[in-house]
Amino acid sequence: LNPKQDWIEEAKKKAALRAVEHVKDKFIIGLGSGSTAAYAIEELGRKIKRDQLHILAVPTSYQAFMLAIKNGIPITTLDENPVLDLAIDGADQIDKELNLIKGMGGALAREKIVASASKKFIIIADETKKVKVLGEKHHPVPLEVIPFASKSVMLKIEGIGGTPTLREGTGKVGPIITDNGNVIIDAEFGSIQEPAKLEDRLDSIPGVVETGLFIEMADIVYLGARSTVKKCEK
Ligand code: A5P
Repeated sequence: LNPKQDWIEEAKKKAALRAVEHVKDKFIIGLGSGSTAAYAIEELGRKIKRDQLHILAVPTSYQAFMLAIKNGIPITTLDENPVLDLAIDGADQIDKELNLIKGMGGALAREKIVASASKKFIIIADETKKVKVLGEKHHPVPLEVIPFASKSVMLKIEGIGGTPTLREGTGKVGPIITDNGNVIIDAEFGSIQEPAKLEDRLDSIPGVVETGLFIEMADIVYLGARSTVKKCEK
């Protein structure tokens, strides 16, 4: 790790610790995906052991599932527990209204379902994820799309002024396939002035399963900085 990555990893860990402080005995918890959520899963495992908590967790991806097992966190499903007490997840961009872009790890559909099933949704990130306007710095909006529809969805994205790219895998040739058997299209729109409107338009395209725009979903955001963690609330 170079010194820059070093402080970012520490900031992510500190934010994760703050989120896990919200966990209480008998909670049903949604486990997010990505490198920051992974720190929260590890801390949750430690907390369960230390405080002898009875917790059940719904993972949002195969990654979160494997990490939960590794860290001794009992798993449940949304079928058994369709209402969660808390979900903790990372984000790729966060604006001042706490709207988010998520999905660079390809897990956005389950992440959004779990967040919407949860009474409280806490986001953890390092402060480099904070932006003035979602979509700035050419950041795309990831979309989970049914493979059959990928070409027609891409055309429709171009029709509303976006630039779509089918996400390719690393460690595998061809497109990446999500945990739900779908593809990811990264759609770039430049700075997004009206994210709620864009979310509605994208959601109405047949074949789009979910979008990475999370509008008015986060209740709390913990932003890790070099020495502190900033708490932002709705
Ligand atoms: C997974 O699909 C994403 O939504 C992640 O939550 C997001 O990409 C943040 O990941 P990192 O914590 O690894 O930056």
